[in-house]
Amino acid sequence: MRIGRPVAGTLIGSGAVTTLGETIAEAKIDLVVVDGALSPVQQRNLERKWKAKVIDRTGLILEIFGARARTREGRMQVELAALTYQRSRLVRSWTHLERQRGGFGFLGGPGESQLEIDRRLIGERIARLRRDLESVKRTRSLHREARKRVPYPVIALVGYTNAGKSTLFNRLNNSGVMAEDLLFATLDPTMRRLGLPSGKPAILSDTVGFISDLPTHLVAAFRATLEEVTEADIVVHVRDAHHPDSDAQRADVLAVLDDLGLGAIVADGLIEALNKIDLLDEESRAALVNRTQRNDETVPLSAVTGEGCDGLLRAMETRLEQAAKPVRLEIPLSDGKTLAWIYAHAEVLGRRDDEEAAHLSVKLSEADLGRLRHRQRLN
Ligand SMILES: Nc1nc2c(ncn2[C@@H]2O[C@H](COP(=O)(O)OP(=O)(O)OP(=O)(O)O)[C@@H](O)[C@H]2O)c(=O)[nH]1
Ligand SMILES: [Mg+2]
Repeated sequence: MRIGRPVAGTLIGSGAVTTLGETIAEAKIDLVVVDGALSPVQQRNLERKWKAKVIDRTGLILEIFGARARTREGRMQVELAALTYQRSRLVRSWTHLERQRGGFGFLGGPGESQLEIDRRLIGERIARLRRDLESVKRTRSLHREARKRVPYPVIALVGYTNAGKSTLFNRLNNSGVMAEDLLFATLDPTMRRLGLPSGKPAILSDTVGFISDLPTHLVAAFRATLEEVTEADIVVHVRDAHHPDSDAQRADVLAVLDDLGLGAIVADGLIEALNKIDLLDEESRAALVNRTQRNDETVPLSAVTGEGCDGLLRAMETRLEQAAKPVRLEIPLSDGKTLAWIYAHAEVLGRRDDEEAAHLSVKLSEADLGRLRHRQRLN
């Protein structure tokens, strides 16, 4: 439903409030999302009339970010955005009350002082979060190091909301060669173990989607939820090939990735998954498939029908192999576990054993080399 003229107390006209109220009661709806900005008063009035929880656009976005922020920094950024949002609304409703009173020098009514207290508490919490965020940022590199403990290469799916990331995530997990599930329990639901065509394991990570007209005060929080992408070995940009704004969305995504410090990955070329080709007409689909036939960068596919998904898995594998560089390693023969890890993750080009150690010449990606060093430090 679109709103014609906004109404002060409820945003929506009283007729619509009643009609919607009936639907809400009939369908036993618990949560209503208004795609716009509600003042606290409007929100409260609607909640009272509808007997359901009501949130607006920013509120919903903050809920999603809050659920998805994985790192401590991410959670703090989201909380900061939520508090800043709350405070701005308190200020607004407070000045609103002032105006209502018509400037009668009315000192400290009960409602007013409560608002003052809320504002002060929120202000203090914001100040503390800002300070903590600074220190978290300073130690960020340490966190990175710790998170490298994920023993497999990480592949992140990024892209606009509704591009089909989660659908593709599920599809790839079903069609990939499933290796044993050891890590399932410890990974969160947006990360899953993926079997590449060669049988080598990788971790697939689903991310929060990009949104057009993201309120500016939410930008930092959004970026924080994407932090994990900076740890990825490969970034797959999932695009809706059927969307009329597909090109503008692409530019948007690339710009944000660049800002996140992923310029190198962007410049090297992301893998683009051109999704939803099942929705294209025969002609544009054939043209697309033709145009992308001989490159590993662009893979047309449909996450719904599964068409083209094998091609994406192959492109991921190729990309991981390309990232591998030849290195020489010396591993004590007593360390059978590390040797096994190397055989599972690297291409072993040669090996010579002496009494104590195996001298290996292998091809490993930078990221895998980091993981190996980490393992060795733990030993
Ligand atoms: N026809 C068609 N629909 C698809 C395809 N992939 C995804 N969809 C649909 O597109 C919609 C969005 O898919 P999601 O997987 O939730 O998109 P997302 O990128 O995860 O969205 P966010 O999580 O909001 O960022 C759903 O209705 C899917 O069924 C596809 O290949 N073909
Ligand atoms: Mg999704």
